[in-house]
Parts: sequence; C-alpha cells; structure tokens
Amino acid sequence: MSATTGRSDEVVAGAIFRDGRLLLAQRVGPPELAGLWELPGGKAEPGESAEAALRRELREELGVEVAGAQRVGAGVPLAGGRVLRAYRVELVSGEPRPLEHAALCWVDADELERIDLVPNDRVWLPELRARLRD
Ligand code: DCM
Repeated sequence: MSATTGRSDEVVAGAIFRDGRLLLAQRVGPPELAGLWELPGGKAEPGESAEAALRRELREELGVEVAGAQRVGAGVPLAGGRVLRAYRVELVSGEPRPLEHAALCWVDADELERIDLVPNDRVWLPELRARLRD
C-alpha cells in the first residue's frame, strides 16, 4: 500500500453501546456468514479515516449518525491484505434500523456469550464483554 491510498486496506466495525447492551447486526451474506451476527461496518474508501468510514457505513447500514472511533481489541487480518478493526462509536442521533442486515439486536454480556458471532468478531469478545460488565 502506498501512503496516498490512506486506510483503504481497512475494514471498520462499529461497537455501539447503550444501556449496558451492545448492538449486533445479522448478516445476509455471503452464504457462509449469512445468519451470523457482527459489529456492523465495512470497507474504508481510499483516503478515508476510520472515523469517517464508520460514520458513512453506519449511516448506510443503520440509518444513524455516530461520532468518535475508539479502538477495541486487536486487528484481524483478512484475505487480500485487508485488516479488520473494531472501534467504539457513540450514537449521536437516530434509532438503528436493519437497512442492509436481516435484523438487529441489543445484547447484554450473557447474551453476547451465546449468540453466533461471525468468526472474526469473536476475537473481540473479551473487550466487548468487559465493557458490558463495567
Ligand atoms: N467483516 C467481519 N466482521 C465485521 C465486518 C466485516 O468479519 N464485523 C468481514 C466480512 C468480509 C469483509 O469484512 O470479509 C468485508 O465486509 P462486508 O462484506 O460487510 O463489506
């Protein structure tokens, strides 16, 4: 990657917490991930910061405005040289709706243990659980 391509190698995922719960979104595809739950997000565009990518992706996917981008846990290497990183974001306005997912849910620490997360996102379970138990 050259310096001019910014963070286009990054896939961002947003962790939104509210009232002791974490927002998860259920994937519609590809087939091997359909039905599994994830932190919503997507690919950063060339030159786009993680915070801007999260604002754009969560507006598109959930219909909400978010702010901030505080790293959560480790980065996860993806195929094709991309890296998946989770960020805590604050919900500024709007009520999340599943515009590109099958469904949304708000989980507490116990529910997070039991729900079927996409394999990549399981890496962040310790940090997410700790935040929910604060
Ligand atoms: N991805 C993931 N976990 C997330 C968000 C994305 O594992 N919370 C992966 C799925 C794809 C890639 O990142 O391999 C790009 O995501 P999408 O298909 O949603 O654009």
